[in-house]
Amino acid sequence: MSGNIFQTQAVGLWRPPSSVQATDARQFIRNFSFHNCKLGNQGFQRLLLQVFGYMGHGKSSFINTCKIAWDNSAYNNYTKASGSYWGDTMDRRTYQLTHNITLVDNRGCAAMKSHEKGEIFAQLANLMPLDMKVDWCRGFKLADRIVRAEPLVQPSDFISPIFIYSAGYSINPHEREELREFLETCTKITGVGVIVVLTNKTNGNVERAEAMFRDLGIKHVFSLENYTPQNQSRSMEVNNTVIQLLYEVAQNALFNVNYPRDPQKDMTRRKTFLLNYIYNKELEDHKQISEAQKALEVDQMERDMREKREEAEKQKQKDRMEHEERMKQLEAKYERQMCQNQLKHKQSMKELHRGRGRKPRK
Ligand SMILES: Nc1nc2c(ncn2[C@@H]2O[C@H](COP(=O)(O)OP(=O)(O)O)[C@@H](O)[C@H]2O)c(=O)[nH]1
Ligand SMILES: [Mg+2]
Repeated sequence: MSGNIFQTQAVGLWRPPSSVQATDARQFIRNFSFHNCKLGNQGFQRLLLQVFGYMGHGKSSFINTCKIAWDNSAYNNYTKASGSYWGDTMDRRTYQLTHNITLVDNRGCAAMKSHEKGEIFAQLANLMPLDMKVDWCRGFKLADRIVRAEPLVQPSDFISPIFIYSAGYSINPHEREELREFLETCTKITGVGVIVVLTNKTNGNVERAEAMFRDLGIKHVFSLENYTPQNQSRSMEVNNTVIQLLYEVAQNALFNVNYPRDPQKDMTRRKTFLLNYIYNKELEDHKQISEAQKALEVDQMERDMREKREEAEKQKQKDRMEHEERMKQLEAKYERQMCQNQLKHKQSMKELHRGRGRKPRK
C-alpha cells in the first residue's frame, strides 16, 4: 500500500504560526468553526483530536492536561487516568473542549502488532463508534465490526491524529521501523500529518525522543509534563504548550478544509483503505502460517526419515553381528566335527593295524 489516499487535496504540512500571544491563540481556538472556511464547512462540524499511542504513555493524562490548561482550572481527573504504570483505558471516550473541538481517548496497545494496528487504525479512521467499549479483535472479525458500525459513525468529524509517547521510553531499532510504518499509515489514513506529544518531559530524554520522531518524518513534536495525581501544581509552561498545540491543530484543520473536500467520500476512502489493509494482513498472516506449517511438516518428514535410516542402520548392524555369531558357531562346530573325524580315523587305523598283526584262525 503506498501513496496518500487523499491525493486530491493538500495535506499534512503547514507553516508553524508566528509566535502568537496565548490570549490570541485562545480566542482563535474558542471561535474555531469550520463555517469560517473559505468554502464553508463542506459538511465538517467537529474537529476531533484523536489521542492515540502505546498503553501507559499518558494519553488519558494528556486529555486531563488539555482540559485543565484550557479551563485554567485546578486538577481534575476527567478521564479517570489510572494511577498504574500501564494505564487502563478500555473504551473510547470523547471529551469536549470547545463547542467544535473534541478530544478522543483511544484505547492504547502494548506493542505495534499487526492485529492491534488494525484496531488502532479503525479507531483513528473514526470507523468505530465513540463512547463505547473497545473489543480488541482482528482480521475479518474487525472488518465485520467496521461494516456493522457504519450507521453509528460520523463522517462530519475532521480527524487530527495526536500520538502520545513518553520521553522516558526507549525502543529498539526493529520497533522503531515498525513505528515508522505505523505512523506513515496513520498519515495515509487520516490525510493529516501526525502530531507527536512527548510526555514525562522532566524525567525523560526529550532530545533523544524528538530526534527519533524527526527521523521518522514527524514535523510537529511537542513536549510537556502532564498533570497527574502526583503532579497537580499548575504550570504556565504546560498551559502554554497545550494552547500552542491546540492552536496549531485548529490552524491545520482550517487550512485543509479551505480546499474542496467531501467528508462522506473521505470516510469511504478511509474505510476502503482499512478493509484492504485488513484483507492484505490476513493474507500475509495465512501465508506465514501455512509456510510455518509447511516448514514443520518438512521438519517432521526429515526427522521420520532420519529415524528410519537410523533404525535400518541398527538392524543392519544387528544382522551383521548375528551373522558373525552364526559363522563363529559354524566354524566351531566344523572344528569339533573335524576333531571328532580325525579321532575316529585314528581309532579305525589303530584297529586296522591291530587286526593285521593277529594270526588267522584255522
Ligand atoms: N511523570 C509523569 N507521569 C505521567 C505523565 N503522563 C502520565 N503519567 C503517569 O503514567 C501512568 C499512565 O498514564 P495514563 O494517562 O493512564 O496512560 P494511558 O494508558 O496512555 O492513558 C499514570 O500513572 C500517570 O500518572 C507525565 O507526563 N509524567
Ligand atoms: Mg488511558
